[in-house]
Amino acid sequence: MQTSESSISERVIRCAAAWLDNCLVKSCMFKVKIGVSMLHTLAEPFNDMLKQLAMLDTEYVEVVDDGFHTLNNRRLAALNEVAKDHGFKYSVHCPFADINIASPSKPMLNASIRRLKQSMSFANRLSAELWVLHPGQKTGISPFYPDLDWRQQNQSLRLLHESAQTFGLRIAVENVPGKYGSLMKTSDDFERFYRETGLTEIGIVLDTGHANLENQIQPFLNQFPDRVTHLHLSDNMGETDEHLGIGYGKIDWLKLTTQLKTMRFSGIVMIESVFNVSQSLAKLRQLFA
Ligand SMILES: [Mn+2]
Repeated sequence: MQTSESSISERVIRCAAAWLDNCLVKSCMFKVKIGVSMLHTLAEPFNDMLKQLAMLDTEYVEVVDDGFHTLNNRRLAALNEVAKDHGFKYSVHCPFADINIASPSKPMLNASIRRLKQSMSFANRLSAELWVLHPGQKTGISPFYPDLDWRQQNQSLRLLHESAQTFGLRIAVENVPGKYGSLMKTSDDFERFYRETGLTEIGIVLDTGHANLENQIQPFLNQFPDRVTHLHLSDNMGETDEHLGIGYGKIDWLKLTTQLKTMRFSGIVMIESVFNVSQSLAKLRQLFA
């Protein structure tokens, strides 16, 4: 009797120990993927960006296909060369100057779609892990045609999703605040988008700076813990999209990083500040340690 009791308790202890071991191994194995967006160098010529990129102490890099860094064949070759030498993995941020996937003007819409498809093919040639897309925007004539821009946006996203599939490219839409005319600013907007289109393969890029302007960091993480596939991290004071470094604004970074650790967030945490990039990287590594 005594033997069997002690063997039961021994078994319980052994099970508990194994479970604890497993937890420890898992938590040790969890390592968040921190990357850096080259947005902070967008004012500089492409070749200067390339030099700074080569010096980055990270594996994940987001390139912005716009402005001085607009991609072309020669630049793709240069980026692939740097990636080979340094082991970088790219994501590509779509062009966003004058691009509107919700435009009610057919010639303008077609130009946007053409440019975005070109950007996707560039992303594909960089073997990009992800192509980041901005939502549609309201225009000066939006008030006359309620919901037309929303419907056009969804139609464009369906089209872009089809193109992405032919490339085998993953795409995700970023939350952009309403004050910049965006149609997808809150988690409820994304909920509506998924409900109406069923396009659940399109992920969410949670931009913390943008979300902070709408008090939306928590709603996105609570509502879409599995669909947020990528993060853009920058800070602000809650009024404008300042792209401050991590810890230089009002976002509660301890809370956010703790939450991401608990969630075992497997996407890329991309620093998208324009200021204090190296400090932001150090700060994040400390918070995720
Ligand atoms: Mn962003």
